[in-house]
Amino acid sequence: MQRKHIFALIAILIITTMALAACGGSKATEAPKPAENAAATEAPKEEPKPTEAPKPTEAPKEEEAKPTEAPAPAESDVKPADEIVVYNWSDYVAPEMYDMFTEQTGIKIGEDNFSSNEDLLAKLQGGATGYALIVPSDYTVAIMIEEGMLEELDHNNIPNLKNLDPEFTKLYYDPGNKYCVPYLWGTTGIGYNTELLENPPQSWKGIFEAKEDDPWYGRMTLLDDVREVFSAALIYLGYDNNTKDEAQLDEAKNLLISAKKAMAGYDTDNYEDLVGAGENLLAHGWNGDFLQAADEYGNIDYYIPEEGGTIWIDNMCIPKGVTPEEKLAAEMYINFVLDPEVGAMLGEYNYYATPNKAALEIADPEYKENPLVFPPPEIREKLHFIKPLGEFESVYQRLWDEVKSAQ
Ligand code: N2P
Repeated sequence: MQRKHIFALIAILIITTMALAACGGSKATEAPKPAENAAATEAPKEEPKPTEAPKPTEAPKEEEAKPTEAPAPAESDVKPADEIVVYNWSDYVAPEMYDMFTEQTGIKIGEDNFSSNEDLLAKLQGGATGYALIVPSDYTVAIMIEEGMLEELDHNNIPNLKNLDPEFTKLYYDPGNKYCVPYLWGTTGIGYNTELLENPPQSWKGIFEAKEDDPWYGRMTLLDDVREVFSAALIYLGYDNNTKDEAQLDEAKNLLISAKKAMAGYDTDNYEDLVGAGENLLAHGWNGDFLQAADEYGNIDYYIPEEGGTIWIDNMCIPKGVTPEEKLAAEMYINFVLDPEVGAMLGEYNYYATPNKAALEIADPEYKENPLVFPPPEIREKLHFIKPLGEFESVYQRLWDEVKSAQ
């Protein structure tokens, strides 16, 4: 009995120490190892204003550095919120992740979903609150930073930033990961039902100029996503997928309008299930969604059409307006996602590519070597990022409205 008590006591001590470390005790243990924070402290050096860079990591000077936030308690007094809500794409976490985080930290996670960057942006611009973490793609991060919609991250609370592949610390839209941390990246192409369709169209021509006797005529969908759909049409037409040339855009719009009769609809939420279930034969969509559905239905394959497709990086960011407690809890969650085991579990489950180098090192070879998750160079060179277009974004939106409302 005595021995049991001693063991129980030791176990409690170990668990308490681990829990403290997870709850920001990590700050104390990280401090003597500045090298570990290399990604966080080195990357900002590349920015044009080196004097500004150290601010986010110098916690003790924070009260002086942020006069507008004077009433906020000193960072060390802040306790994480009991619960936060993540505003995320659907099917974008491994099922056990939120529970694991709650077990480790006591913080509960709720999730709400959006279907496109434009939905996310409109919702936040419309004043939605209550989300402590959002997951916008690259070009939308650029827009949100520009519009002052994001909190700066406190890198002291995210020691696992050191696990990021250095490539992902130098991104054009957020060098030094001042505002966001890359979550997963992927591609947009075509998924199809391998049982019902032997030869899917290799060119976008088969999609945008489908003939009535093509088996997929009327049994395919396009994403309900302005920039993705215009990118696909522009890439097919041989134009820059971020063009500001209105004649080219008009041509793309007309192509999309004439293609409508061959579409079962625009869908961002269920398209992969409709293909798996055989209701549709193919769909425009995201690689990981199709590959997850392939696990479920066993009859889906994915490819990038010969003219090319898009590539994107989604990111974890904290919207302005959160409480200090929610911000700390969200930073702890970001740190959790950056854990190598968690990162590997996430990518292996949902078939999107992890930007976490330490996760990749321990990940299953089947995942790391899957060319549909990590495209080889000959495919990679055909993939294009969607870029932020500033004011011009509204032109795409107007043309998209015309496409959507055309008969
Ligand atoms: C996951 C959606 C992928 C995000 N269901 C596309 N940026």
